[in-house]
Amino acid sequence: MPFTRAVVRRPSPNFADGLTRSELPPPAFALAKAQHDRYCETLERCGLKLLHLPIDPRHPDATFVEDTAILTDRGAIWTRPGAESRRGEVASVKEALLDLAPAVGEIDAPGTVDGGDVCDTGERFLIGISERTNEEGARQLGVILERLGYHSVTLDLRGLPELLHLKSGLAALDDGRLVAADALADRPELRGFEVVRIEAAETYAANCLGINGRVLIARGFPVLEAALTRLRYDVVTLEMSEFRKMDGGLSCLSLRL
Ligand code: CIR
Repeated sequence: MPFTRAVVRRPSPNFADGLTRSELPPPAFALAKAQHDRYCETLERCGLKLLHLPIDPRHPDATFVEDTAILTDRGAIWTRPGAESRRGEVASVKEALLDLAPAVGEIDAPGTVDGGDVCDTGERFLIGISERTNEEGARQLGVILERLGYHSVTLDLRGLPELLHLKSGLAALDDGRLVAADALADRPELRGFEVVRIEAAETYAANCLGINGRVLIARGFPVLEAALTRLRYDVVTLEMSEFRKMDGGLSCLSLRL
């Protein structure tokens, strides 16, 4: 099913106060804002109608809306983000989505789930257990998904500190093909999928986005760009430098439905 809408939230001026493990210099707000604008324009060119949530300076990471919900064809599941400083982001997303997606589940304490750890391959949901998504959260999510009629599988990422979230190293394209970081490509949980493997030097580019026939990738990763072009994908590159400094990527900046 094509995506028709996306929920986004522009970065707030204190965006650089958010969480990050990156050793890159702090992001420049004006540049982040401009990159976010290009991102939104690109989603619109892919045919999506955007819903802009109000800027939220109380939560500097709130531009990474993906972590607050899991949107399925059958409704929305509200997360309980692993980082305490991010838990307050969920309420405003919930409220904004009231009319767009029926609420079909919610993660409760002591469970934690970040949306960035959940990859919908079309055929099943892959759930990463990470620094942010704990075993209890993954278990609750699996039960909710099963109740809705979906299959899910967990992947333990705790031995891979370079990946903040599952989707820091994995993306599912429209046709079910996966793009996976070298560290994940041979995992047994991915058996049966066609996988485009990303070399270690381009790991950041694994967080790409397949939308309505196009593939959006971060700019500056020529090996992945060439591989996807060879496979005849319509590739669009976007500058993501300022979001990368805050451990964010293309998928984190929107919730798509
Ligand atoms: C955080 O550490 O929570 C944010 N600075 C970045 C979140 C990125 N979200 C994502 O990958 N889904």
